Order: sequence, then C-alpha cells, then structure tokens
Amino acid sequence: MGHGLITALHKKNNVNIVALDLNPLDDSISEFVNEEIIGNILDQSLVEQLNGEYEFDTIYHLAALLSTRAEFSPRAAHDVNVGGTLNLLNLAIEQSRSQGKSVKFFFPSSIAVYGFSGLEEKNASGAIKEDSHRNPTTMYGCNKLYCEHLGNYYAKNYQRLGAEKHQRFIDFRSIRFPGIISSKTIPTGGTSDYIPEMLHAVAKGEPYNCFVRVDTQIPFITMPDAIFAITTLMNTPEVNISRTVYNIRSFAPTAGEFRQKVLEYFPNAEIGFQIMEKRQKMVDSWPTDTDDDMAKIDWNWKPAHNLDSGMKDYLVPDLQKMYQN
Ligand code: AKB
Repeated sequence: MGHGLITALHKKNNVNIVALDLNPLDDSISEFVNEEIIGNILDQSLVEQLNGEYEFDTIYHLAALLSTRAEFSPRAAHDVNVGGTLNLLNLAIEQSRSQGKSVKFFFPSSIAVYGFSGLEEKNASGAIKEDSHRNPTTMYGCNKLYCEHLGNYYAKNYQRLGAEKHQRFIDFRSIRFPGIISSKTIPTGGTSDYIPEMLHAVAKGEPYNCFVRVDTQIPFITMPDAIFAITTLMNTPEVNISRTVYNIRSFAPTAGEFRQKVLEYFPNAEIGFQIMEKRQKMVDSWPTDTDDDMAKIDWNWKPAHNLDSGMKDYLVPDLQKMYQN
C-alpha cells in the first residue's frame, strides 16, 4: 500500500513526501520522496525529531502487523498497531499546535473490526453497515477498532478537561479495508491472503492449496482502487465528511468462485483446498460483505474494478508480465 500511495501522491499533488519505514524504499519509488527515513514508529525520540524537523499537513499511517501475524504475537501487535498509532496521533497534535491549524490523519482500518459468533449469524447478516457487529474476535481487530476510537477522541475530545481552549487539532479519517489484491506484492501475515496467494502462485505456475473452505466469503478490492479511495477521501472537503470511518468494497466472491475465475485465465492451474481451521474461524468471524453507501454519499466513492475487470484489465496482465516474461 505504501508503494502505491507514494506513487499516487507524487503523481497527483506533487507534494513533499517524508517516508518513514523499517526497510529502505524500493528503487522504483525512492525518487518520489523528498526524505527517506529508516526507523521505527515506536522510537519516540525519532518521532520527536521528525516533529522538530518537519511541518506535516497530512500524516498517512500505514504500519501494522496483520491479523494472522498478530495472533502469533498479540503483545507485539498491540505495541505496533496501537502504540505506533498513539505515537503518530501525538505527533499530529504537536504539529497542529506549532502550526496553529488542524493536521489531516489517515488511518487504514479493516473489516476485522467486525465479529460474528459463527457462520449462521454471518450469513444471516449479509452486507453490514459501519455501526453494527463491531465485536472483533482477533487481536488485530481489537487494535483497529480501538485505534478508530482513539482517532475519534484525538479529533473531537482531546484533553477536554485541559485549560487550553478546545480546538480541532486533527482531521482524522479512516477506511475499513476488505481484503486487498495487488499484482505487485503478496501480503504477509494476513488472513485474507488466500486470494492474493492463490493468484500469485498460479501466475508463477505453482500449485496452490487454499487454507479456507470453498464457500468462504469476504469482500475484496484491488490495490489501485484501495489507493484511489485513500486519495479521494483525503482530498474531500471537510464539510462533506459526516463520519470518521467508512466501509469500502468492490467484489465479494467465495473462494470457490475466485478459483473458477482464475481457471478462466490459467486453465492448467492446480488449485486445491487444505483448510487451516483456526484461520478459517477468523475469516468466518468477518462479514460476507460490507455496505459502503456512506462512502458513496459523502465522497462519491466508486471502485474502478469489479472482479471481471480487476482480473482482465489489471491483475492478469501485470502478473503475466511479472512472472511469465
Ligand atoms: C488481514 O487479513 O489481516 C488484512 C485485513 C483483512 O485487514 N488483509
């Protein structure tokens, strides 16, 4: 996501970009940033140094340990997903104070904030709206929901008992992403990874065993549409924004339907199913689909890709170029 967002921001607004990451940026995008800092958002002295050296008008916070990884080390997930967010929200407050204006803050949330007791409740609920079923059953989901609330607090009620006259320090905006499919990168540590993993394995000519059942269903989106949603939301006038967090989605095939779609392009592909029960339970606690009407109403959200065009116009051509040439 960082890769795509830096490219889009560079193209779109020609902004000055300061990038902070644990690892060096890919050569293909390093020329797009003005400053590249290798470091950790948990390093408070580094974050304070950033506060002293730069004036940010927008902070895009993308660092996170995803759902499967977070189940293996819940404490580390809390430190990164919550501690990291808190450090950057405090940075935004300091920036706003020194600049005397509110600072925009983008936070990527997830469908993992939702939670169902089981398949029956999940299938009965269909496409769900933002304010329902917020009962996360994973550490990652708990982290994301808490950070949504933190963002809301920092934006609307920060230090309400303090002597300082309350002012809007932060313009906090968040999107609950479904599974994301990129032609460039395979996600690591997520539980919606079965679809991107399947696609990349098959494009490489490798057999793939899907770790969830054939009837498993959650919503997805292509990476270009995910990036497009972020830039559209962050460029929307504040007056049009009626809430701090929005659902977005493009398509919601079952694992079996997606397999069929892949076989249309790779007829000799070997795609089997080898269920990992514990990961299956995590995906079964997530919605079959989400309702993104609020995003459509407030900021004219409309994905460019559905499943067919996502495969035909983006994923398959890119993957064939990447793995078959
Ligand atoms: C994950 O699987 O952890 C993420 C997500 C759905 O937020 N891709």
